[in-house]
Amino acid sequence: MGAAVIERWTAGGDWLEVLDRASVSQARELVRRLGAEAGLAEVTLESLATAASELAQNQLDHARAGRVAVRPVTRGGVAGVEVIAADAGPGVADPAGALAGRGPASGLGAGLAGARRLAQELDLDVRAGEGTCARARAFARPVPRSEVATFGRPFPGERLSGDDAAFVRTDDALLVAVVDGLGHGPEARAASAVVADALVSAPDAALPDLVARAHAAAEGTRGAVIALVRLHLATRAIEHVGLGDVRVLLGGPGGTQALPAQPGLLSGRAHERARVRSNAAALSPHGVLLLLSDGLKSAAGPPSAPVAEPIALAQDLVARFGRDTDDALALVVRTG
Ligand SMILES: [Mn+2]
Repeated sequence: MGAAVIERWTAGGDWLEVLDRASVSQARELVRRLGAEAGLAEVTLESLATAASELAQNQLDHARAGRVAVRPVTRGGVAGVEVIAADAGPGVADPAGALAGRGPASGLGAGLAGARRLAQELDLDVRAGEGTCARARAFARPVPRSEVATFGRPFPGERLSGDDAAFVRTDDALLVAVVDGLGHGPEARAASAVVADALVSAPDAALPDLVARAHAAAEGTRGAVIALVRLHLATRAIEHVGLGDVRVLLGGPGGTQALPAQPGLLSGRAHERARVRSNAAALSPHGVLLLLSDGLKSAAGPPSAPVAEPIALAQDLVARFGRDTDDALALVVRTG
């Protein structure tokens, strides 16, 4: 099994290889067709079609192995369309600047500001040295907004990070995982990648069952520590399991709450199979959920002001609190 993150991003479904201008038009046409089927208003549909061509054109200009998929989705029973653009390029160096329209207008990330403006929701996953994945969505009727942003970089000098993250959405919930493989480098990533895959392999399964599945998947690896969170989008109720040192913080008007983790390691070894406790919590309206690998110093936390751009927060946390002796990854979920 390859640990390359683009393989997870592009698993399943039909993918369009972005090879030339015709591919960009094709991405646009796919959005028009699926958008019409989903009942998107004309202006919404055209905006998402333009977002798709901005993302595809950006891949054509700047990325390696750019791929685009367009899929029907639902949110709370409301039909929508999702455009996914994934590449194995160097990772957008400054996604916050790209969204704000700063930095080299011609560089990788130039299409992100357009996608941000034109889509109703935007998830961004940026891994330094490994690639970028953007997911832009629009719906037939207004839905409560939720967005996921991940920013990760390896131990300085390594090519591959030992930290990994994955998420999967269903109609009413979002399941997110951050996984830290023991040590760093390719062997750490081999552990974190299989564990992350297993943790989001069954979006509706009970969290302890997913942890058991991940424990089995980790057999033969160095092992990994995890945080796994399911956020129910309508109620903002949270279920959480933490094994080892991946911190989960909830930020909101009432301050910061840290969810409790238990000691443990997912390794596939029987004596390390922990009895897993699931914690319950709730995210406040306009609150923010952070999952932070231990490559971020413990001073890292949510800002007191509301978060405008989740990826800007993730990038800022890694830049300001990332240890230069470890991989570092921050995952941010913003609702409302
Ligand atoms: Mn670490």
